[in-house]
Amino acid sequence: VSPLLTPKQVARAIGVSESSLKRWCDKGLLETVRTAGGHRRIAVNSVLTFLRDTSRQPVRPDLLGLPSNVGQGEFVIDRAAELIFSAITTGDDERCRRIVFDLYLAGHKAFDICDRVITPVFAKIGDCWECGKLQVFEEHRASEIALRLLYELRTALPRVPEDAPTAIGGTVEGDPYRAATTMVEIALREQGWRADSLGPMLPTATLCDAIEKVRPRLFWLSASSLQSPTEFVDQYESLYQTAFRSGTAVVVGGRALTEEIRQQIQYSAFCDNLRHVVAFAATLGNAAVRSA
Ligand code: B12
Repeated sequence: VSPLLTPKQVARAIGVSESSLKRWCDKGLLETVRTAGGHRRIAVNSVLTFLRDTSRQPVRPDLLGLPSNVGQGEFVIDRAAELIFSAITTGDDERCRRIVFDLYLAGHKAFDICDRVITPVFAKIGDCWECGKLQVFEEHRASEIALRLLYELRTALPRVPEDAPTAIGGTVEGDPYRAATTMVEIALREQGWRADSLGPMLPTATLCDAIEKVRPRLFWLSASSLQSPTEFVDQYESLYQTAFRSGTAVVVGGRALTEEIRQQIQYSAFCDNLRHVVAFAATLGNAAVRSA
């Protein structure tokens, strides 16, 4: 849940007078909620959306819970992975947050930041761990920082409408990888879906229960590591059949889904990255909204 601020706090954060800010609230430029006593309150994610939409930079980003030097850098998305890599491998949490939020405030899509910046950083961390350039603790510390960043990015996204199409997903038993499923959640929420990652390591039976109970429009599965591909193919079939019966599209992705495995399973879409799921969801999402 995004924290709520008073108009005075938001005015200070973005460097305008309180009266201008209240005027913008009344014009609907900034999404406002009212307290029981009738006072205006503004959620931090609405302020971030406003800043992105109007190409403004905060003058006191710390009041919005962001690193105090956000908005002073000129980060280019193509260089950001390199910069984050050196910050994340030395445990510099704040610098990583600054780079990611600078990109976000500059109007880059969260899913693009994930695909083009955070995923390549993870890949390089894996390569450096494999060839002994990074110790296990450095790899784990970097993963923790990246996961915290992803959760923060999720909180920064605009609120999802009540009647949005729903999506759920996760990883199967034996697959501990959290980042990809969290990123799919972010990508879909950013497109206005009510998306919830159920997290990693879920037995197939409970995933089937979730599909039957939630009846989502879309179910995603991220597979980065499969203990037994044969067992996976068997269990996946029941998952797919459950989804099919509830009219749920199944989107799969992840490095463990080799071509050999893909040949043996059914799905609505296989995605190499978040850009692909965003494109696929756009067709379904529109259909869901139209038929509502
Ligand atoms: C972090 C990490 C871990 C962490 C995970 C922590 C956590 N809580 O998530 C931990 C410590 C658990 C771990 C363990 C291991 N790891 Co590891 N790990 C990594 C690392 C560095 C990053 C993984 C990651 O999250 N990447 C970020 C995600 C977002 O990237 P992605 O998976 O590519 O996902 C993108 C796309 O594929 C796609 N996508 C993926 N899924 C889906 C799903 C859908 C629906 C959609 C639309 C898209 C999509 O979109 C994403 C965004 O672009 C990778 C290196 C790498 N190349 O990624 C190694 C890596 C995967 N690990 C590796 C290894 C060897 C291991 C261990 C065996 C090490 C050990 N000896 O214990 C264990 C095995 C654990 C297990 N049970 O499987 C190897 C695997 C090699 C191989 N041949 O498979 C890698 C490649 C490192 C390397 N270069 O050697 N690991």
